[in-house]
Amino acid sequence: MAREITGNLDGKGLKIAIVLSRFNDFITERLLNGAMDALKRHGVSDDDIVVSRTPGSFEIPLVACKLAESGNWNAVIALSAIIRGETPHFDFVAGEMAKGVAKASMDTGIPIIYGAITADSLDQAINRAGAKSGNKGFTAAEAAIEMANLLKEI
Ligand code: INI
Repeated sequence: MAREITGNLDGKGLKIAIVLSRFNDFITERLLNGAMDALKRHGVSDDDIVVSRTPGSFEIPLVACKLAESGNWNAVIALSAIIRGETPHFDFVAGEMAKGVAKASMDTGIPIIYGAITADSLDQAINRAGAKSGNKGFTAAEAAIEMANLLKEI
């Protein structure tokens, strides 16, 4: 039978960096709470977590890239909220963040998890930040743990 390489959700000993935007901090601070909850539930120690804030989503890829390049972190979690109602730049900001995070992850070989909420309205964003539709920060943190462990296995 083929051997399967998978990442588990054991966070013990993992070092995790979180970068989040201050723009829409009403939402992003809730994503941070969700991410911290998931990391702690899965055994990541408080001492092994660092949090960094940027002005907006557009600035996240550079900071995520620098954190990943440092070699100090097994994974980086990028959290933000981009709300269509608030700006004609929605597609630009959302697109640049997605592209930038993907490029930084590929360039550094460190998992950088895309934990951005892209929503049409504030209501929709709230629903994905701990209300009706779960918390994107929580699931992003679980993805970070799984990916960090998967890469260790590989
Ligand atoms: N940044 C966000 O994180 N979310 C948004 O919804 C948003 N809007 O609406 O404009 C936003 N803009 C700021 C942008 O990310 C940069 O910080 C800014 O353009 C300075 O470079």
